[in-house]
Amino acid sequence: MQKEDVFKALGLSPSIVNQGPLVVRSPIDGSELGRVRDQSPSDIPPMIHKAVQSFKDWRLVPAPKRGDLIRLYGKELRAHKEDLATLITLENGKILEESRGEVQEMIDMCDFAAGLSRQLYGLTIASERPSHRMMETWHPLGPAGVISPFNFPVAVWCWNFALALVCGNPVLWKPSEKTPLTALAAASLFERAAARVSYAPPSLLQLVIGGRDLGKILVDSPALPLISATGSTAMGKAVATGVAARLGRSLLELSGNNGMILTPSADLDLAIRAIVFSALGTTGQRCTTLRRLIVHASLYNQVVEHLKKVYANVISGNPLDPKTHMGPLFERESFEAMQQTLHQARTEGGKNFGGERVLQETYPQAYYVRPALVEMSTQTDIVRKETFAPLLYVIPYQTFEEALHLHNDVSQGLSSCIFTNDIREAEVFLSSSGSDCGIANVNIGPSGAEIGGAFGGEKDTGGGRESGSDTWKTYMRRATNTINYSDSLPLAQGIRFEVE
Ligand code: UN1
Repeated sequence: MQKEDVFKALGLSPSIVNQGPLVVRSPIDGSELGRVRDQSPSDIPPMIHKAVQSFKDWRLVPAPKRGDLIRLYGKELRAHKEDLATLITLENGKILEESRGEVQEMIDMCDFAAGLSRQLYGLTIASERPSHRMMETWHPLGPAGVISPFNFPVAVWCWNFALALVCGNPVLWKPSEKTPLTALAAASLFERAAARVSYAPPSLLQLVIGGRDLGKILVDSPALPLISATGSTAMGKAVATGVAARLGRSLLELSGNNGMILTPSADLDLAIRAIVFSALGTTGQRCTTLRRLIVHASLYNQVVEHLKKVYANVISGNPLDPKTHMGPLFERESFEAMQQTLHQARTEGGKNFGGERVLQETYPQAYYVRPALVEMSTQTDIVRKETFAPLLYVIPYQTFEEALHLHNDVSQGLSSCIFTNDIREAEVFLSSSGSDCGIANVNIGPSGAEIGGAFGGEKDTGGGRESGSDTWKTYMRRATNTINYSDSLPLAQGIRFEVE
């Protein structure tokens, strides 16, 4: 498929993709994909004002009708799954199969949110007073700011957008300034859906394209009660403190340093498949990527040898080619960070296999690598750092307690897993004294979560939860209502208070 055909199918006219100062390059070969307009700081306050106006109308639309708009958005995504997936691959560099998965994640999220729009339930609560009734009502919160990363340029936004919208909140979306085309396409498909209903006010979705300075304006605006941000821990800390200073609500999904404990009773075939997908899928650039493999000493040599064999068969190359397993790293900085990390790991006693640059002659402006394995005898400082690259540390353990300790002894807490057929180990891993992460799995890898569960993690991962389960509550304001249908006025706690 030609890039021009994809642009056209997704509503990206030449006036959108060829007319700005922001140059967008493809990680596949470094070629220019487009030039888009970015906003200046003075553009943002009027956009926030529009979102506030939009909110005034949208919060009055019954939630199931809001859900119907999201259902229609899902329909547009279904119709354009291949186009949008192709654009993700062109702009982000992940293999087409994974880009399709990303669009499917959006579609699933739309289905979920549409169903949820009829289930924004509150509780009824027994009142201590006679002839009184208590209940909780969930109201729309207000316009939400969503700051999303390059690595999942549309799915992570869609988790937020689909929920925010059915909950009654317009969204100001600041995508990564490095993946604006995919964002423009996702927004243009939404405009098509919105044009099919009569009740969608303007400015339900507005795109803020540009750098951190624009994100900061969203973070500091009291008109945006919620800021959801996905990215590095450093970015998350800046967002959290900015939002906290105005007592706003932030939802953070930050770094991960995800581990797998591989135990003697594990089904090794399953484990190897899970390791390979989760360590080098998306070229190691998922928050949920497997970065630490903690292996029982009795299996260690066998597992390392097996992995080396499989790693040697991994095809790094053009992500549009269906045979490719691993596309390029996103940009030069990603490559440099990977090389520096490998160097540091060797200084700290690591032994590495792979990790070198390949295809340099075919693609001098792009950064293709071999996936790397790094054997470490202990968990050193570098292992505690998240490097966004296909780089897997392998660390041996002797006792299960030691494995758990190593597993939790990092500052991040996003995703985790254990491979075991021992029910005690599995249950301990999932228990309060087991994995300290927001996601803990048994006999599957740490990446590739379904949208139905709450997604996010603890510690340096930021504590937020996105997508499924009851995370919709983050996008709403809870009101506690007490209704007196008696002809007296009893006070709570039995207080008597009479003024003659
Ligand atoms: C991310 O990398 O920020 O669980 C999101 C997964 C995907 C989402 C990853 N569903 O790997």
